[in-house]
Amino acid sequence: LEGYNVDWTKKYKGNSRLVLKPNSTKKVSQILKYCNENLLPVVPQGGNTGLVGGAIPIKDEIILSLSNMNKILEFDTHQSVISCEAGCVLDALNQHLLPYKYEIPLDLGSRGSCQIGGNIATNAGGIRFIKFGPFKSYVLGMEVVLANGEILDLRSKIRKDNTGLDIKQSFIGSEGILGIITQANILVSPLDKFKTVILMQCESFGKVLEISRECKSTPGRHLSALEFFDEHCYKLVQKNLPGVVRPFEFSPELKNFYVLIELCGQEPLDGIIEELYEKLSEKNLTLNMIMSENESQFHSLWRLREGIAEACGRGGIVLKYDVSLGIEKFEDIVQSVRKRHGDYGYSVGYGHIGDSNIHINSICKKPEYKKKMEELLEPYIFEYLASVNGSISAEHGIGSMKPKYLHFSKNNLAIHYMHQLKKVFDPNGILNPNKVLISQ
Ligand code: FAD
Ligand code: 2HG
Ligand code: ZN
Repeated sequence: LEGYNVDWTKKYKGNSRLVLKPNSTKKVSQILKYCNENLLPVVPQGGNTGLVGGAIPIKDEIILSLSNMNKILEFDTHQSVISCEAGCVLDALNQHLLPYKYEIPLDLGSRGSCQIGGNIATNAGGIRFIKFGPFKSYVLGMEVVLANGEILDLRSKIRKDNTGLDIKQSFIGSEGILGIITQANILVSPLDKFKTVILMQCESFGKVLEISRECKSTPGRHLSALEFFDEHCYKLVQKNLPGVVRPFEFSPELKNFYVLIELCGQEPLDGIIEELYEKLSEKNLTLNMIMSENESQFHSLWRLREGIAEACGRGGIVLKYDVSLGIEKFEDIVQSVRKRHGDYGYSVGYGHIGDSNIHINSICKKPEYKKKMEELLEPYIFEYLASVNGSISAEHGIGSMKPKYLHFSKNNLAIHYMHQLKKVFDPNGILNPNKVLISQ
């Protein structure tokens, strides 16, 4: 059972002795009815790529894996809606949509393993958020099994539907604490014909901010990703991931920064790229720039950004802080974190700068420093975020990592009503106990 009891980062470990893998909604319903009557706690698990311990038992809860619920049910070409079971892997859905020239309006590094049910349950963000906006706006319908086994059918396929309270929204981002998502109807987007990645190296974070402003003002909605990483990330990727490209050399003090943008469109992008190059060069914003000329270069440049989480993991035990705040404060928060933990570890900063979302990965220099690092950084980072009206979780969720810090981003009344909602759907508290909210 190890693969089910341990998460991707190996930070969270459960002790479950039972994994159930139903292959139908009816079976999920029967399982939950039984567990509810016998007060047996259940942890829903999708692709197990979550990064806050949400899909891993805290003790010996039963794991309910959705992996065997992976049927694609229909692609409605009139409505551009794909209907599928919750255990479908994101990549598999895109493969299915490829001949129709459509894609799911969500993309993230875990695309080969994460499941659509997990994506909905975490309201995942990802690298194309800047183009598509929140994933929740594409989830048109779903089927959910409630804790008592009731099957709640909310499988609408229509986009405009103002009929009373939109209960479906409560389950998006609910991290398995309100119900088990068994089916989904997702509005899909036409595939772009042309795509290019541009990687830029620049000498200060101030320049990153200016580049970000210029890129965001690219006319015509062609910007499909706006990412950044510091030179510590770049070095770590070079060191820990064999075979990655090295388009630029490091600076001796590791003081450079990198911006990666992706442009897309139905027409060739030459004019737009030329205009952007001119703007950036005129203002002297970059030290170096490189653009992908073919698909293989496109993927190798993306690998430099998408490989950072993996490269950090190979560097030691990692504490992950997925947070949101004004981008002008990105440099300061990373410096403050570095100062705070001193020699116990080292920290890197990267992420979705286009969406004001930074990932700070703090790597412990020795495994035995983990506790000390955690004590130094938590709640320190969350206090910092509260003081600048940021969010303690931008896209990964609360899971088992952050329930006790939720109050740094939500007031007491809001948390009170979260508990009330939990009681409505799961009065016995059997679903994912002590995730998101501390059980009362
Ligand atoms: P799991 O990890 O299995 O579960 C996540 C949570 O959802 C748990 O609380 C679980 O109980 C619940 N859950 C799962 N399935 C269901 C269901 N059917 N019904 C009810 N609850 C359910 N996240 C981002 O937002 N943006 C990124 O860019 C991003 N990049 C990543 C890159 C890598 C390399 C990795 C490893 C992770 C990344 N993630 C990212 C995090 C993760 O992939 C997402 O949170 C993803 O949506 C989780 O899907 P999953 O199927 O793996 O869910
Ligand atoms: C990413 O954007 C993911 O690469 C993972 O959200 C971030 O591991 C992390 O901290
Ligand atoms: Zn991310």
